[in-house]
Amino acid sequence: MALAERVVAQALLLVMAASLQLSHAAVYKVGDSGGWTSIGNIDYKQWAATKTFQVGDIIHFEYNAQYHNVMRVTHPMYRACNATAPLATYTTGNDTITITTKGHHYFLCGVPGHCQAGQKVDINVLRTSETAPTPSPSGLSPPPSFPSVGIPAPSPSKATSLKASKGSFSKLGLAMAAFAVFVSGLH
Ligand SMILES: *[C@@H]1O[C@H](CO)[C@@H](O)[C@H](O)[C@H]1NC(C)=O
Ligand SMILES: *[C@@H]1O[C@H](CO)[C@@H](O)[C@H](O)[C@H]1NC(C)=O
Ligand SMILES: [Cu+2]
Repeated sequence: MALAERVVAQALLLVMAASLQLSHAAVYKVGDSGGWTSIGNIDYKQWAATKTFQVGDIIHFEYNAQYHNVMRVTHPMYRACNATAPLATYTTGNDTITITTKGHHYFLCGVPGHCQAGQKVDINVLRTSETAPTPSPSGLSPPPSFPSVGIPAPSPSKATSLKASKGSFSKLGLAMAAFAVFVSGLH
């Protein structure tokens, strides 16, 4: 019995570690299947509006590096499509950028004309709670909050991280916990 309990405890620790790691690694591909481009009139504002970005998330820009690039710029530069003094430049065509701070992160394509054609995106990590309501012209209610996770957390900081984890990852964690209990029953 003592062995089984130890197995369960260790399995739960593994599950929590996995959940914490996964909750900070949501990957968002800019433009989804369309990728990062100036053709096809992809609405990157609309694309970003459907996401709830969090610190630790990864923004993935995929594009043909012969024709495009990615530049992180300030808000005025973003508004004016001014690419003369970017804060950072990415040119591989397969760039992953980890968001490490809250607030706005402005990106545009520095190839002349592309930003003006709409190849710009504002990744905004909300400073308030992850479900802060945004005013909606269509009068839709804000998205429901994530379901709470049924795993006990040993410290407030970890509790916060678990609360912020994505619903699908929470389900993965619960499935792993169930599997751990099942495995421990075999002993
Ligand atoms: C572009 O931004 C740079 C750096 O902030 C600034 O010096 C320059 O005047 C801007 N150019 C235009 C056309 O706004
Ligand atoms: C982008 O990079 C990731 C990891 O480095 C790799 O798995 C993926 O296949 C790459 N995608 C393209 C289109 O090169
Ligand atoms: Cu471009």
